[in-house]
Amino acid sequence: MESSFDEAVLITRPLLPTLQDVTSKLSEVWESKWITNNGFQHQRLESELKSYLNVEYISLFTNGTLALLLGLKSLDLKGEVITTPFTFPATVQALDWNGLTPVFCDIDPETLTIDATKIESLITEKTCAILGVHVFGNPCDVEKIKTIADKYHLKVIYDGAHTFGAKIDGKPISSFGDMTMFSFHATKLFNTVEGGALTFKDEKLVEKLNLLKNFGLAGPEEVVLSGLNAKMNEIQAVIGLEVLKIVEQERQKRHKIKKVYEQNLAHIPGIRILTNLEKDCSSYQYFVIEIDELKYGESRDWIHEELKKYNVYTRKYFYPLCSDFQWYQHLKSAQFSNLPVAQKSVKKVLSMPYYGELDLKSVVKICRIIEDLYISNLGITQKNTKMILS
Ligand code: T4K
Repeated sequence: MESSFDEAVLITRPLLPTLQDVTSKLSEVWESKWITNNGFQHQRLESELKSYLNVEYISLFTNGTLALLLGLKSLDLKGEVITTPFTFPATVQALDWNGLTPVFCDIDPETLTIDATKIESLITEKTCAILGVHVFGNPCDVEKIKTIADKYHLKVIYDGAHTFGAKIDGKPISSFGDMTMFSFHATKLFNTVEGGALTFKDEKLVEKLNLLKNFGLAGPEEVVLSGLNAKMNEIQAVIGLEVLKIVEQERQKRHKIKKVYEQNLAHIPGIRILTNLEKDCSSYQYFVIEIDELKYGESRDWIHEELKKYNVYTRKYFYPLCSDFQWYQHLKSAQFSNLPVAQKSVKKVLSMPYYGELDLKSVVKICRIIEDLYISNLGITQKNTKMILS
């Protein structure tokens, strides 16, 4: 049996540039005495991200949640928005804060994204938009969603919190839908400590979003709409500029880790890998598995607890389902029987430790622990498989 890790293995660690690189950039900010409100670093980051992500328009925000909240606001939406129950609370909370009603649609069992084949039956005269989430970096069925949206004249917004830099068939993921939100939280592939962005195609939204994130101020003495304070500051932007320089390196490290996980989990009965995408298609944001209790012999919750005994801390993203939040219990779409796939998947999915600094031997060891646990459940004492480190 494997021994426990000496130090806790967490689900992720932030991608950090060297302190020296950050401090030398920070001295520019100090000298400028301009530390927020669309400063020089903010403008630089905006322009670098625009070309990195290959987008027409981009707007930076304090965090991804405020980006989504104000992005929805900028589209003047009213009524119902069809969305997924399998996401981080921020997705649906952005709807709540806009006075929009979520209509929960079941998910696809393979990708865990909104099941596009079930959207049309949920459309009513109150439906104004579809809010899809590219969960764990798995893209939604963007083509089918576009067909439905065009037919019913609906807006399409994507929560792309997990998809920094990802592409679909060679096209930037943000080229689908009216708007995409990216999160730059510390736990994301690309981070600005806290931070986020909206990408979009409608030029008119540039000015509107600038107003919405800055109290609706059109000038020192002119307030033209009810906004918020959601600006990214200069320190966040400096971190972003430095992290951007090392993000490709991080993606490559994560690619190797993914391969080692895949090779060493493949033969364990009941374990399925949900984050299969490769190269440009993948943001390498999460490495997620699904546990089939019947085949593995124990449940996802059991593995999650057992791994803690080895000092390995996985996460049950996204448990509980958003549709199970107490304040949605009056909604028909939130009822258990309307979301059979989501209700099943949410009990089976486990996010594994995944970040560039995680060494490959540790990845092998985590896989061995999962295999040992399986074997000990079967009562088998001898492993008949060889672990692969490549
Ligand atoms: N939409 C989706 C689909 C999202 O997943 C998210 C955020 C959003 C919208 C909203 O975007 P933001 O407003 O956050 O930009 C984390 C993140 O806080 C959250 O950004 C993320 N999704 C979510 C999936 O994960 P927690 O509550 O799990 O974070 P926490 O504090 O437990 O951190 C997870 C692990 O990361 C820790 O075990 C250790 C490590 N960690 C974390 C931090 C903050 C570090 O090593 N260093 C750190 O500084 O939510």
